[in-house]
Amino acid sequence: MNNIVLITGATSGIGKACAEKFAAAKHDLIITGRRKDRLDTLKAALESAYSISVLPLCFDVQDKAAVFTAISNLPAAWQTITILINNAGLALGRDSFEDANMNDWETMLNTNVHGLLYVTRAVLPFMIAQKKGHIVNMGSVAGKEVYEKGNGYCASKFAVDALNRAMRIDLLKHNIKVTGIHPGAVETEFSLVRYKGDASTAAATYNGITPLTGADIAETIFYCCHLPAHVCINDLIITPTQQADAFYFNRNQ
Ligand code: NDP
Ligand code: 8X3
Repeated sequence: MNNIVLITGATSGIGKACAEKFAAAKHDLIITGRRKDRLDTLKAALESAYSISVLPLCFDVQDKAAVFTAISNLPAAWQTITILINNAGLALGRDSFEDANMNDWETMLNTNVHGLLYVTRAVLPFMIAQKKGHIVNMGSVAGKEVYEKGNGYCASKFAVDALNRAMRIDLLKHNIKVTGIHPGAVETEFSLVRYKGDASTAAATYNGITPLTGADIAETIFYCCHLPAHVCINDLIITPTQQADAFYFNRNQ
């Protein structure tokens, strides 16, 4: 197998859309997430639709030992990963700093930052051995501008932005491309997770706008990953047309 793509957080939203997009282009995939049933269903659907091979790996990216056990012990045929999409992540809560739940802060930082660090370090030896690779890091407009009650989530995505730039410098010598993708409002399970199952508050996030879809972001990532070998897109901010940045929306009344 060649040009294997590893996508974290493929059980939903942007990650699942990436799996569908890359599968349709005949890439073999490693898909990860914590929900095994969804990974198994997606594997079956993609293998049957596109005649590709899909390897599901079920682990929590916060668990360093689990990450390294799953990735470092990949069978040789699955080690030729050339594209890593560091997508798994979440926001929890939307509270003023003094009220924010500290467990939520820890979960966001452990998932969005530590998880990304662990997965990347586990995959890197395979890219270094091949003398090529492309790492796509999922940032956010929340990692470019801080907004009210965004505290812990914004901090985690600012860290992703810093790591994106740091990786590009340090991995230059290994011929590894590093691209940061920073979406605005994408309608996925993101808001339902952020508001802890409160569907009406989650839905209000997208009131009066046509939000981005996971497929919009997958299309952009796919484009970045299929440019000539000498071209690397470093950083992209993508918003719905009705969103200017992290603050300003033009909502239909
Ligand atoms: P979803 O909630 O739909 O998907 C999140 C994915 O991340 C799921 O597949 C989930 O899998 C996985 N995930 C979450 N926590 C963990 C964990 N601890 N270990 C392993 N996997 C985990 O949201 P999106 O698709 O919208 O989010 C994807 C990324 O995009 C995130 O990094 C998010 O911050 C970012 N983003 C989203 C935006 C939006 O508006 N939706 C805008 C900007 C950035 P499972 O639960 O099965 O483990
Ligand atoms: C998700 C976008 O604006 O809700 O990263 O933080 S936002």
